Amino acid sequence: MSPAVAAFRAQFPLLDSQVYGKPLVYLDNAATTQKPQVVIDALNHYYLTQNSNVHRGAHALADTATAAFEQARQSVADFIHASREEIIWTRGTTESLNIVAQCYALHNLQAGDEILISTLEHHANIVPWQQVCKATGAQLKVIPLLADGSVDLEAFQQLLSPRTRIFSIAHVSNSLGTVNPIEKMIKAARQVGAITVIDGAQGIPHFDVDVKALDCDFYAFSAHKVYGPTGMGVLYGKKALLEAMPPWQTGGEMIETVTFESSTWNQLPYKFEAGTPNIGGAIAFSAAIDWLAKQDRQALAEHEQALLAYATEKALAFDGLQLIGTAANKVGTLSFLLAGTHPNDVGVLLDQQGIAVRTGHHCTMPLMHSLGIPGTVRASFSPYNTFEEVDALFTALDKVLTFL
Ligand code: C6P
Repeated sequence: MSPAVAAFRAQFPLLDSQVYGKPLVYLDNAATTQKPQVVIDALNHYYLTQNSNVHRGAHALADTATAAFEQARQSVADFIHASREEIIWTRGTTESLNIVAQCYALHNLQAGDEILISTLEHHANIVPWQQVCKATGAQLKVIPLLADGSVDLEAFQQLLSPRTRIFSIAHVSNSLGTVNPIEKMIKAARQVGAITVIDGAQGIPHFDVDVKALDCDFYAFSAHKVYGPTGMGVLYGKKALLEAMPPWQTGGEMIETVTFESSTWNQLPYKFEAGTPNIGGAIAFSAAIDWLAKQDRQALAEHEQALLAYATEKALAFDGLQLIGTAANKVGTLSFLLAGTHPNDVGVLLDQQGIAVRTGHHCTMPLMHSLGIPGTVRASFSPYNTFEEVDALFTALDKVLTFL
């Protein structure tokens, strides 16, 4: 292990643990990443020294909590090059995408309009649009994939038309690891006048994202996939669009005035944040972001790519292993099948050897359908993983075959 990788890895206490008396080999990072000490400390520090409600207190502790909470928003805004009123706190990517569907699409689409997504989308970027289509009469169109698991860009161009009112796509596929050429696709979608939505759940952990340079209308992501806490996420939206949208939920915090007859809405971003927010979560998330920004992300990305190349080479040499997703541009995600075995059985037997992977459809059932498979075994790497852990995966797979 290089000193840089060792130093990065050393910050994650849970990686040192054991399962079933064996060292944990954590290869389920696309589901959620482990948390560095600095994030755990930030959460503790908040509850130990700052806990209070925000925006409504007339006391010192409430002021401290409010300042930390709003500073967290600024950190996230800076991280993706947005302004602070364009950062809406949510529970995660799923809620962020639902807000766009319910508060934008539902009010702006009608019969004859089209929503364009791709075959590799997570359910969170399919079902909210299906609901919009049901309610408005709009149609859901789906871009097919090429054999390597990349999006068919010719088909994309053909599917785009002035009827395309919304184009929504994953930055990175959670099941295959494919990195979509979103810059190019956003540009093309904007040319036909579509609103562009990026599901960034798997993009943010791997790339520096600049929403202004991308020029997307919305970018959704979760804290827990980028070393932050669960139950916390962000919807970035262009200010003019957010201003024009009705609120998501209603209640306290999101209002300006209330009478028994009617109410008026608070300014951005609070219009979309009804009720007491996840204050500790936001603060711990910004600790994750601030910490990540100080890491050598280039070196970490290179290490993850080296892990992927090493694992791919081993996979190609492994008898009976079929790689699912071989696009040229991928993050460190290795999805595969073993001949004559079910992915779930493989997962159970890997778990018994201390190897944590995800198996099944990965919340991408239509993708699995299109590939004609029940699911895959998915090993997803973070830069804290090591070559020794890749070796451990393949040694464990050898053993799995002796059981099945
Ligand atoms: N994918 C996985 O194991 P939430 O659950 O709201 O934080 O994120 C949903 C989501 C949306 N889009 C993509 C591309 C995702 O990968 C995910 C979460 C996890 O692949 C859990 S299903």
